Amino acid sequence: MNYQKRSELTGNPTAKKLFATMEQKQTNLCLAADLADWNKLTELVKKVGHKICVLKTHLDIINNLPADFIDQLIKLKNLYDFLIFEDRKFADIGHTVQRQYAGGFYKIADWADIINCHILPGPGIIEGLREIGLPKGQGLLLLAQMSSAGNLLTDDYAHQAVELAKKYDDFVIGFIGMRKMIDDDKFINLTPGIQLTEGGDNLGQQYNTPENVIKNGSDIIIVGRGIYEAGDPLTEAEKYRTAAWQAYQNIQ
Ligand code: 5BU
Repeated sequence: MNYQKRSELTGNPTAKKLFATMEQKQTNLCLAADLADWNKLTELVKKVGHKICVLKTHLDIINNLPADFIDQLIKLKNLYDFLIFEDRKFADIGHTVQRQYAGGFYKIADWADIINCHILPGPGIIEGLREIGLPKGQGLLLLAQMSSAGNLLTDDYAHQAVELAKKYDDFVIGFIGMRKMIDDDKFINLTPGIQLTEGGDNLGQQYNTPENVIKNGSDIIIVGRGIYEAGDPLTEAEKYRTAAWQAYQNIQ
C-alpha cells in the first residue's frame, strides 16, 4: 500500500503529515544530523533539507545551541517541509518524562513533531508522554529494536512494543526497528544503522543497506555519518534517497 493511502489509515496528525510529505517529496530518507556545531548543522540542513522527510536531532550534543534555536528550527522545517524527530529516547517513569518532554532547557514538546521512548518502564511512560503530546498532535515512536551489537531488545521485547503500540495507537505512530514490526500499515517503521555498504563502526553500530531494510518492510531509513561525513553531503543524500525510494517503488 502506498504512503498516500496509508495516511488515511491513521488518525494521528503527525503520521498523516509524514506519509503525505514522503509521497509529495518522494523521499523516505531521514537525516540524523548529529553535528555538535549548530552552524554546521544548519548549513547541512540547508544543503539537504529538500531531500528528506524527517530531520532527526540530538539537541543535547550541540555545544553552541543559540537562544533562538526553536525559531530557527521551525523556520528550517517550514522552508524545506520536513518533520522534526528529537531522538531523546525517554526511559523514565511517566511523571518524570512529562517534565523532560515539556520543560527544562529544550522544551522538546514546543518544536519536535516526533519523539521516541524505551518501553522498559511499562505503559506509564507512554501515558505520561501522551498527555503532553496528543493535544499537540505529535507522535511517539517506540524502540522495538536497536541497531547496535549485543543490544538487549529481544524478540519478546519487540512483541511487547507492538502490543503497546496497538493499545495507544492514537499517539504511537510507529517503531524504531530493523524491519516492519507489525502487519498494520498505519504504523511507520524507521530504521537506523544504514550505509550504502554493510559494515559497522568501532563502538558496536551495525550497518545494513537501504535496499535490504526497505525490502524487509521498513519505511524510512535513518542516515547520519553516511551523509554528513561525506565530502559532498548533497550528492550522498541523493544516493540514499534514490536507493530507498526505488526499493520502496519495487515493493509496491
Ligand atoms: P549513523 O551516523 O548513521 O550511525 O547514526 C545513526 C543515528 O541513529 C544516531 O543518531 C543514533 O543515535 C541513532 N540510532 C542508532 O544508530 N541505532 C539505534 O538503534 C537507535 C538510534 Br534507537
